[in-house]
Amino acid sequence: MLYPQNNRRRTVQSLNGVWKYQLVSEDFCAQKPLWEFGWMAVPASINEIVTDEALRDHVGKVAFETELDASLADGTKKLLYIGSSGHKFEVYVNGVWLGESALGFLPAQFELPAEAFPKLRITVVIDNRLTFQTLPVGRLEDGKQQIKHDFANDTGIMRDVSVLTVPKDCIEDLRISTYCEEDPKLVRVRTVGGGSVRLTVLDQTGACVAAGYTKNGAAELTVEEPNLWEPGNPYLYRMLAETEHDRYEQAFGIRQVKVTDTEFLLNGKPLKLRGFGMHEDHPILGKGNNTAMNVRDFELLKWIGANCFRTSHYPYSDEIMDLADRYGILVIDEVPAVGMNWWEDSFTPERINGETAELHRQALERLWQRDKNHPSVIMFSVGNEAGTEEPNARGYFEPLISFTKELTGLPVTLAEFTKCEDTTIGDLVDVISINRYYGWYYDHGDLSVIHGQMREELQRWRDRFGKPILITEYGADTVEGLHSLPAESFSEEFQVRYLEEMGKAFDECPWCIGDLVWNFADFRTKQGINRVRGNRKGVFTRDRRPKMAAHFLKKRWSERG
Ligand code: GCB
Repeated sequence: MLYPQNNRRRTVQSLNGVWKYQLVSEDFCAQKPLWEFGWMAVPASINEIVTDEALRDHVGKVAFETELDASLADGTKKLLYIGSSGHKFEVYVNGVWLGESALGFLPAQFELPAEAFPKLRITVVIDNRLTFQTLPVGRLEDGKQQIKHDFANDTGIMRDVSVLTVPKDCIEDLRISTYCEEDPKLVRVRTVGGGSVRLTVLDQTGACVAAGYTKNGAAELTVEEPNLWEPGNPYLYRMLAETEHDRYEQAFGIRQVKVTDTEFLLNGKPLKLRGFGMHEDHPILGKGNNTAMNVRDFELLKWIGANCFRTSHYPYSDEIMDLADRYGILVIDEVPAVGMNWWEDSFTPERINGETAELHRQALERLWQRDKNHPSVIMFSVGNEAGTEEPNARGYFEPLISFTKELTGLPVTLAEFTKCEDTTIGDLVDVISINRYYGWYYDHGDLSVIHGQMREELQRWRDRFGKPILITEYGADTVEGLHSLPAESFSEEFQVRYLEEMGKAFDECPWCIGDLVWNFADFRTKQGINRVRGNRKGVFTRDRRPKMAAHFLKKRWSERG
């Protein structure tokens, strides 16, 4: 599947806008048009647009409907591309079932049937109920949704929806592998569909630097004196793929990713990862994709001097991934395997089981299928804070971790909450990733214990596994504008001191390959006694104003390179 593109052979018609929507029952099948509907923005989460409490917290099915008037020209087909929804969804055209996706946070594409034209009523039925066989994981008890993860269980059509017109014999897929066999010049291409494909590599001036044809869907090209992609030099080439009827241009970067026992290497050079765990989350939009908001986030990442983020706790939009390539920000791609903990025994045949594992495998596969050409993607995370101490966890994760390594060729990790002594998977991952909150969830408010406790724990992980360590979360809730001297929890001063104390521990460990602060910005989550207007661990407020900590990090990161 290729991301939608407008060019002389392909057109993209946006279906974004205002759609009809209606809560529907279990047996809803879209045969008749929606009858008691409201209006809803697409893309957006519905949850902060509605004014009704029940709607805001809705768990169940919601149908969205729009109309399309279009003709189908000879030699072409039309595809419906849905960037993502929250979460699983079914698509109907003129009341007839067209297809479904069991995974939120990832795109899905369906061919629109020729007989449906020219007037199409498109219905998307979304279900945000979470069970042990969905991702994220959750439990429904007496109609009440229980979730263990810390972000809002939104629903809605979260990302762009478009209708693509492409040639019938289009290029269906294009995979560009760079730095093949350790040679920065060697680029390998694989195509699916379209027959023999002519390939031209263009540099940033538009000059052709390599060209060739695919044979049986494969080609090898040589780019002399390649300009390597990296933070500070996000150099992107374009691969122009052409057939008699089709044309597709794919941006790509040439770079090499490696981890040793002690270092993360990009293009053979050691690099410390500095940045954040983030969320797709904005006032009113919720998880709705928005270009201005996305660009603002990247401007802030650039301003603060970050070079990396983790897509905690689910894949981010195609558009965000493109911006990461352009801004030269490294990405740890994570699937929505979150909430897999604290169900007493979580990994059992009745709870998180083989069916969950199969969906989990599909999520990893579809994420790689989507993100395989992004130079920014440097690592895959198979999940967040799973109950890896449980006896069945190893059996669950071992096949998924080896599947991901083989599929992506990238380092694989899992953001751990489990203690070093208890994890059953530390030997399986390439990088040990840990989320830690000394002085916050333990010894709350005591800044004096943070450095020592963190340093000591890092050493234990190192001694047990001898692997590079990445701190994937550390942070303190902070109410902007709240000040105290001496620093007291929730104040801006406390957040700065907290990050400072943690930083001391990381700096003392040469095999610590980086640290990602929790979180980039404040975000909405379920209501709770320790959540005053959401999770406030952001270094920026939810509307992206800097707290004192943002200035602190900017200085720290610029001084340490
Ligand atoms: C965590 C979770 C993250 C939460 C964070 C917190 O360990 O991975 O999703 O938001 O803690 O702030 O409690």
